[in-house]
Amino acid sequence: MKTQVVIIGAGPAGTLLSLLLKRNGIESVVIERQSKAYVLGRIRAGVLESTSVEILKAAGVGGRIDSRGQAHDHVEIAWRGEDVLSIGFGRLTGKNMVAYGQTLIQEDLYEAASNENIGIVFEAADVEIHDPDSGAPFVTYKADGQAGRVDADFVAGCDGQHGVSRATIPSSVKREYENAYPFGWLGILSETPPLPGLVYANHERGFALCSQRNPMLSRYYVQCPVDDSVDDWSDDRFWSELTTRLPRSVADNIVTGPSIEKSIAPLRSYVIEPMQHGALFLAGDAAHIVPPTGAKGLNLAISDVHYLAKAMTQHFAGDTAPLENYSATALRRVWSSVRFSWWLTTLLHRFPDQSDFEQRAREEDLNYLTQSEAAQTAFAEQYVGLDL
Ligand code: FAS
Ligand code: PHB
Repeated sequence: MKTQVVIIGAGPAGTLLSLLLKRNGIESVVIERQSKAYVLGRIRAGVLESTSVEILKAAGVGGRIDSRGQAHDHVEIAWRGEDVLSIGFGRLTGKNMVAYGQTLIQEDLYEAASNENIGIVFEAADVEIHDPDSGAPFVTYKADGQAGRVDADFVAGCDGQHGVSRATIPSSVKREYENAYPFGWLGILSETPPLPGLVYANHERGFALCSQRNPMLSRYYVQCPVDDSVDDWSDDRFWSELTTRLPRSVADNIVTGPSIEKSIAPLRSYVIEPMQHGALFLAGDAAHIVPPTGAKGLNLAISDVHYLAKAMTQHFAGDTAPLENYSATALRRVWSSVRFSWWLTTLLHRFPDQSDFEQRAREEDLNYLTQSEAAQTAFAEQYVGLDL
């Protein structure tokens, strides 16, 4: 096949990129390692920044967000077992966040891609990028027992944290920044009415988070040892641990029930610079990973794709500068969210080797957030995400 952009990965980044390019008359082919059902079955992000909603609507996939998304104008942070601090980011920034699960976003993206006749090759194996720094890059793969090849002007690496694109950038060119956290998040879904808002907790037993997917689908997380497995966690143990880590005034309102999904995600911060090399451009988790604490992973994937689609459109219209500067443009917003996610993770979690001094200083951070509108405004601006 010959196209303008070959996209590796049909998660949110790759599928959204193909749609935004199509909206601007640019053809692409998407190559995905997993089956469509597998991608749709992954339970991941849940909260969108207002800029992400705008970008999804510009791609023509925002229809259900208005009807099924749950707007939030504040978050609550609980600590010391009884203090609850509320930060009204809506009042402080004029922007809300919207709870709308990544699964629904992926469904919307696939439906729009199908309506636009965008070619997505699912269950592709042995995907390889060839000659990324030549004028004629191409990608090879195997699907349905056949060898495939796509020649293109550009390759978009949207293949997540375990993809092949990142490795294509020569080690002499790339700089990698990484921070691993000594704990994971155990997350469950339960078909129970969620709390009305988003509640984060820093407790001596560890972090907890109360979120939602819809009025009858709750999403909860507790910090757990990085080497735990879901088999170590019965539903009873999860609910007991979650409610112990929350103030009574919050825990008493939690409706428990059987989990319909339970998984453990490791936490990691990672950024590769530059996010481009020759004709290869990285977007989303292929270029950066954040701990989910700040609800930034999916939102960063969406803003990367916004910048990349715009720059590619300008390139094909004759203005090559934006595409040459894509990495620098995207990294400004990436590093802002990466730092905020690292800071909020450090503030709210218990580190196995932390000192009493560090915990006491973190509690002072929370006290300062309680007392200072300036501190709350700084938190709010970063939580809702910088302007594009
Ligand atoms: P994705 O990983 O979603 O998609 C990449 C796609 O590329 C996948 O479909 C993969 O199958 C495919 N692929 C990989 N290698 C390939 C190859 N060699 N050839 C072809 N295709 C290949 N973010 C939040 O904001 N909040 C959360 O609560 C949250 N929870 C998460 C939980 C987990 C377990 C994980 C892994 C991530 C979570 N995230 C969360 C982050 C997540 O939402 C990502 O930011 C988001 O999926 C990024 O989208 P993509 O960049 O498209 O990457
Ligand atoms: C989620 O609903 O999955 C979620 C919400 C807020 C976060 C992280 C994850 O900060």
